[in-house]
Amino acid sequence: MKPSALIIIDMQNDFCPGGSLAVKGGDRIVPVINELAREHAHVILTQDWHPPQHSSFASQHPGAAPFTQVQMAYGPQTLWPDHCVIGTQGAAFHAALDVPHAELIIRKGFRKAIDSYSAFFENDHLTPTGLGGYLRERGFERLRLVGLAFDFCVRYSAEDARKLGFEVEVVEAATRAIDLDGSAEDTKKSFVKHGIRLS
Ligand code: VGL
Ligand code: ZN
Repeated sequence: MKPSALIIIDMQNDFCPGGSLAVKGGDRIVPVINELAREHAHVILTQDWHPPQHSSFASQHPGAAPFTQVQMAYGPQTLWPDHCVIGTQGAAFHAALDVPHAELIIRKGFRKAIDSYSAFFENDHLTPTGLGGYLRERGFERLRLVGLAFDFCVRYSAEDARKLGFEVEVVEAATRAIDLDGSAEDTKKSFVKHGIRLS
């Protein structure tokens, strides 16, 4: 069997019901993820980790509403409610997430001027987070992705992982979508195009 790792994307309070950028049913996948994690020897967690006044927050763009888009130096950027601010309870992992054997926590989105949906590259699609190199050095070839949100951080992480040459599978029952303007359906189409398995 090829060496594989489970990557759990952004299972944080702010993305769960009661959080500032709650994904519908986000908390419901926690037991599913815990079960999957028990089946994987190698587990990696990602954590959305923004400074206060991060440029992806609508609050930093006078007159702009959350869930609208603006042009940034690196391209279009969706604006979000303030979320996952460094050190806050909202940025903490869901209390029921039970993955004591996780080997790495990779944080992203900590640069004020640029967002990072993908766990591999920031939204300029150029600046690496280091995760690709880490996984390669560890010898992993297959990656299973789960977590939040299906159509943003899971999507862009899966696509970048493919581009870096990993075999990628996303476990649908262990993700939930934000679904902005058909983004969940677009994600499924994109997965087919990129050779990402949706199981
Ligand atoms: C995410 C929007 C903003 C995600 C993170 O984890 O999918 N979405 N920041
Ligand atoms: Zn974010």
